[in-house]
Amino acid sequence: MTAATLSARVFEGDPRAIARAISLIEDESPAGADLVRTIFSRTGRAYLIGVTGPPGAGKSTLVDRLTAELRAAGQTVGVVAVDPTSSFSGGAILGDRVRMQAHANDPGVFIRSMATRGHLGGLARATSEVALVFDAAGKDIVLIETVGVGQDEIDIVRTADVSIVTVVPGSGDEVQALKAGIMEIADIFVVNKADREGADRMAASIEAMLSLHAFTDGEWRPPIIKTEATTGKGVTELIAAIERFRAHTAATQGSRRRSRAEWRMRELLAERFLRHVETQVLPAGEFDRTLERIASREVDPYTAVDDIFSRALNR
Ligand SMILES: Nc1nc2c(ncn2[C@@H]2O[C@H](COP(=O)(O)OP(=O)(O)O)[C@@H](O)[C@H]2O)c(=O)[nH]1
Ligand SMILES: [Mg+2]
Repeated sequence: MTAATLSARVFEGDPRAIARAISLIEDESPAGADLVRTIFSRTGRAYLIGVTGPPGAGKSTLVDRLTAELRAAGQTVGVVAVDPTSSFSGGAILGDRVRMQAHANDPGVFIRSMATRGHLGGLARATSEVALVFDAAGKDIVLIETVGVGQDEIDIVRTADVSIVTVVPGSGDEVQALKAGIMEIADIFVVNKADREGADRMAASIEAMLSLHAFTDGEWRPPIIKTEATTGKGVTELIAAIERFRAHTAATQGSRRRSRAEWRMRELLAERFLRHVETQVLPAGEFDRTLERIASREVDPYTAVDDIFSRALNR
């Protein structure tokens, strides 16, 4: 199928075309890149909601609740669950299969999980491109579920218009340890499993962390929402918080999308240049030999890069 045919069917919201498009993107095939080229101008309409947090925090359960609530409000939803830890255990995939059943007969929902293929950088790009596919297919909301708050996950979350960081009672140490990363990405905090002992203490420790930051006038202060994803308690409040954030950032959404574009451009350009160097500029094996020479102090990294760079430019 040509990119044009496939994209035409994606625009119609055809689930099989969506599935096919996502597979092409996952495989990092040139056909996937062609598809992105074809659909890109018709994207930018969907609102992207990122949900991150440690394994077992209840993200999938929460995403499922959010999906149900958004559907009830008449919104169409695409879900992409990225789980770098699930490639072998299959646990998350199994959970997702159960979820998919709940929405199986609803054409307004499309759920897809992706496990890591060894390099998370690629996963971040794949995630944002899957979001583009949902967007092109007319989904109003794209929910992106991802595990953890390491740098690579931060890159995934950066894809979103709003980032929700999910924690659970009793993980206060975790919050402390991840403070810097969390502050950077959280637009909304969720303390899930609020039915458990210690939810208020958890909320208070996030509050204490926030109070260290001097919020300027009109700056968004991340709210802390307590939820019980299993029963759905607090989910209405969470949606309300998302809507408040969306309204608050409506004026600045352009600059958020611009910095997202900048990040992707830099990444693609760096990757393209590096691939060019590795495949076109250096003879086979030279990259590795250069690493050896640096390791054995025969050459320093700056000189090595100067040399490669000038050879790349003089071709
Ligand atoms: N007690 C309690 N359990 C929950 C809650 N939310 C999720 N769970 C359970 O926590 C486990 C992990 O949930 P899951 O959504 O798969 O977590 P994820 O790894 O963050 O996606 C499951 O057994 C859920 O049923 C909650 O609010 N309270
Ligand atoms: Mg999950």
